[in-house]
Amino acid sequence: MHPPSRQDYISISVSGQGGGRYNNSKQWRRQSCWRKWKQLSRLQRSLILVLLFICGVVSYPLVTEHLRGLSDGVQDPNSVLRPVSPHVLPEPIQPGQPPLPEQTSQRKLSNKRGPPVFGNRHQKKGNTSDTVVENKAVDSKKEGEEEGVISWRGAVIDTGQATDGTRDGENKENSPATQKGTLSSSIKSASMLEAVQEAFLHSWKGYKDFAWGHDELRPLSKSYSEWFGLGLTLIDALDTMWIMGLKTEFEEAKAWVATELTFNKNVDVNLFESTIRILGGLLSTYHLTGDTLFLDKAKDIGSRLMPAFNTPSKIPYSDVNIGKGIAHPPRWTSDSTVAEVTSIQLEFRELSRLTQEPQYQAAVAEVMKQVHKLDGKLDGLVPMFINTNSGQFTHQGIYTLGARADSYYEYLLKQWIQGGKTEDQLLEDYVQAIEGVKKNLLQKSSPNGLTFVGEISHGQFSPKMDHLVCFLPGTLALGAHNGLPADHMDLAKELMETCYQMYIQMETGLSPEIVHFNMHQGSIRDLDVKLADRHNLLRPETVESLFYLFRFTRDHKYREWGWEILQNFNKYTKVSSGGYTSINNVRDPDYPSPRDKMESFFLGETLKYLYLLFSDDPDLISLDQYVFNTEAHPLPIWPSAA
Ligand code: DMJ
Repeated sequence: MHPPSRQDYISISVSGQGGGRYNNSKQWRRQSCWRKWKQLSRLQRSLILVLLFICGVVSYPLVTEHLRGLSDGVQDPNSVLRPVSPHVLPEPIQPGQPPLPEQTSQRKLSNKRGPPVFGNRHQKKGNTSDTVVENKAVDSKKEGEEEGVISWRGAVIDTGQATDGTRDGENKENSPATQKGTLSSSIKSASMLEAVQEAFLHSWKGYKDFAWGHDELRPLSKSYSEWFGLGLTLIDALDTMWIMGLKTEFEEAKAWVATELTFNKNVDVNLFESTIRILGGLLSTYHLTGDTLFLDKAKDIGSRLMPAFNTPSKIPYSDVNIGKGIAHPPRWTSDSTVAEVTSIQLEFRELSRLTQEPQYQAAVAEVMKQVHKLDGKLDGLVPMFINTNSGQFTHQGIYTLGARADSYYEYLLKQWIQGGKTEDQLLEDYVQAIEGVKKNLLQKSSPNGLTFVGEISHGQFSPKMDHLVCFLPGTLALGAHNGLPADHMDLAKELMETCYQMYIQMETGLSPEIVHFNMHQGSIRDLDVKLADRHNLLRPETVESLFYLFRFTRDHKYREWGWEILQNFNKYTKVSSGGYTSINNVRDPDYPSPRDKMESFFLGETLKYLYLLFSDDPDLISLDQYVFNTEAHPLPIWPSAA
């Protein structure tokens, strides 16, 4: 015998006479009110209606505020495993200023609801959620405020004001238009944040169970792989955990950093990869937490990487043995990759600022100075290789925004922003490069006219676009937000659409590594994927750009796109025992062919950008206070020299 359930008791019927009486008396009251209303004069009725209307208008904000408060406070004891509550971030710490104590205050967002239902992946543009009203209102804002405008080579650049006339998330958040639907969109936001947290915790479980302290999880074989042997995933994920408010996990990882992480190891590391992931990750975690453990570790790895700059040209070698203090190029060449030597600047500049030791900044500034002066560019576009002996570009003739050149462009803009928009040369090189992209690399596909960024190979245009290029919409939008021409934002939006199409046109809804666009009239589809390019490594670039586009436009379609992508990662790359895996074939939903590797940037970047995309809080890593390095580690924008 099972004990009586709740259902057994509730099945007793209470309807009948009583219920009928209640209904009758309600009906009677309604009729009597109506009679009285009809007896009033027309003037009396109009006055009452006007009074009711005024009461309604006055009480609306109070009621919605009350409802929002209720929603924030309610907790479903069965559903909330972890607080979905990002920490309140301290202000960036200035040199000489003592670190702030660890922030513990948390904001409750909401109780758990079912995941929001967005359109399926074949849903067409324009079919958006109930937040459409606020999107239109934001889009209609006028661009190009006049204050503080400077002119550079014909471009109108406003160094103090966003192209859209606002600071990051400011005004728009509080405008009457965006207040509409705030309640429902914040509920969606809470559910989406929780879904990203779950993805993170699932990844973390795999890493903890099978790869703790190692570089990367191999989720299928329940093992790990080493690249540098420095706990890469753990370090890359530190600030993500902090941002997501995962305190327990963060503390475990911090304990490992304190007791296990040592750089005194006879190991070769790649200068670029260890700078963006390890140095960048430690510096940002120091800024977010104020804990000097991370600054000390950052100084240690930063100083151990410095031998890389001891080359005849001062263009750094690609590899350093951090235990022996000896740097060298790869075995087969004395070349370095252009993107690698020009995408370590944010981190070393910040290290100099924090330590007040100028050698780090001097070394990376010298690289920028030389690259700025070099011949061999095509309208500001750089080749892919540079020689560490001669300091000249080599293997010239290929110009791409993809692999080996991508973050050169990103770091031109971001260094300018980091330094308080004072270093004109960086800005000039960036704006010129974007003009070079427009002139040489931009084309439209057929039949649907998607704007894409191709490549130039020895004078020939190639309609090939790496997924890596999808960082560009976000970078263009960041530039526009910082006063660069409004057409940068237009281009950002067009390219964002293209990057989204690279996902939804695949059978798994996940982008391949590389696509080729069709340009000839009569094409049946816009893009093709070669057999060798069908893999997906859980890369972040598209969701990174979605984050920027959403922050600056508040257009909820970007969130919906990010949500679809997260669903597809869950569907095709999630491994049940823990972790997510790269896959070989985004075109086969029945067998995407898992690769058995979870890259550290999945936790460092992809999930972090998704979390920030879904957060309603524009101050959660404000883009007016922080600049993200190319591994998604936020570093403070320096206070401008007054
Ligand atoms: C990351 O290490 C960085 O984003 C880098 O700039 C490019 N490659 C990966 C992610 O795709």
